[in-house]
Amino acid sequence: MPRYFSERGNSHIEVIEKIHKKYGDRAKIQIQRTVPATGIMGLFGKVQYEYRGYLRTGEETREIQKSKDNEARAAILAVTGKDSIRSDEFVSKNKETTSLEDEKIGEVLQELKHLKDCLMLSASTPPPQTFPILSELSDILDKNDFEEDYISKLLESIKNTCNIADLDNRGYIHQLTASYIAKNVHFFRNDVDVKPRVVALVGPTGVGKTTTIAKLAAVHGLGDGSDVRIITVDNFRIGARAQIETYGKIMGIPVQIVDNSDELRKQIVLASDSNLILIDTIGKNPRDKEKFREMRKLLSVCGENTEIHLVLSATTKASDLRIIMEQFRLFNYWSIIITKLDETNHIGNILCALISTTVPISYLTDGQNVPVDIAIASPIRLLSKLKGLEFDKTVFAEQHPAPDLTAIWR
Ligand SMILES: Nc1nc2c(ncn2[C@@H]2O[C@H](COP(=O)(O)OP(=O)(O)OP(=O)(O)O)[C@@H](O)[C@H]2O)c(=O)[nH]1
Ligand SMILES: [Mg+2]
Repeated sequence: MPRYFSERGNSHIEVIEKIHKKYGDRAKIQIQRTVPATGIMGLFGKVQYEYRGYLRTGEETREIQKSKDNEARAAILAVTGKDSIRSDEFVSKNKETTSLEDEKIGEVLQELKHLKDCLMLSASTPPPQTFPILSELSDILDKNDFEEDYISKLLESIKNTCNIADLDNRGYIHQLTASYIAKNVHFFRNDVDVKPRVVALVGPTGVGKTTTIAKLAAVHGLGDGSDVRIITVDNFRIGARAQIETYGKIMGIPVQIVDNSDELRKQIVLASDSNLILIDTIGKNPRDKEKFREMRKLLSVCGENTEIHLVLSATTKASDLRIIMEQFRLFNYWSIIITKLDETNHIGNILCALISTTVPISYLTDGQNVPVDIAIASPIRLLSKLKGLEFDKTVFAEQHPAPDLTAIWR
């Protein structure tokens, strides 16, 4: 005498799951019907789904399992094209095959089907046309130390925007690549016209802040009679004080040393009739949060129009540059100065870091000589440092002009 069952639920899935959970493979569904909504006169009630059936005997269930196994075997043979799998190897020795094994077979089948699809796809799709220029570009960018992610993004974009004729035109692709990189970097323009212009440099230790201050002082203060002052908050290291005072003496530019907010405020007031006040700060280890905040507080007395430039060395890895840029965000820096470009042949790292920010670059330095080794950052100056990229510099400079020089170099 078979055992019968009847289950209800709010959806077909719900009832079927219920049945499967309770009776497993033994359940044989015979009738399915919709039960009208209950509630007040059939309103506000939910329709229910009812399934009825009986439970198979053990023998019946085993038969079904066996035929499922045979189906699975046939499917595997069809996918692999082999007929060497013997049915007795494949069919579980354990006659009481559980639904867990059933699931596993299902998973294996899925994987095999996927594999088959992939094989068929690769057999039917002709190999993508390979353009020598793309591997050449990838190589050039890699040698310049661009990050892998950026290289693939750039190549993808070139593939998507260029037709076959373009991809056969080496000069065009080199030019396009230079433009693509330049477009992603921002260049500083200072539209704030204040007197005195107050410029403060912050950054990690030893990146060249003091040397850059001396270069900026010389460029602005020598020759045209512009009135420049240097204030340094680096009063703690004997060598540092001597370094900036020596520069000041050679250039005839007054240097003031301060170590607290009051003194800094006083010196700024005293220099208020000058054109440019350059503030040199101590190199900071960003992990020293306390000192970091102190320096921020100190600089806040210079006023909100103070241009804060973060100084970064071109010899630093892209990942480290990003960390430093993030750590110094506290200073709300307006721009980035890249130093020591002469010490590296690979600027992909610095470009990748600059591409990931909207903060513009203002100056580039490429040597220890004061004042000659400094220039306003411009697309052509930066991109010219890339090795192996052959683009027409005149065309490029026209397409990517330097920022208005008078704004920051006056
Ligand atoms: N090659 C090269 N060396 C540079 C450049 N700029 C600065 N330097 C050198 O880097 C070293 C450190 O320069 P500083 O100007 O003292 O660096 P700083 O950031 O003021 O250092 P701290 O005050 O200690 O944080 C010096 O030997 C500089 O001559 C550059 O553009 N190229
Ligand atoms: Mg210094």
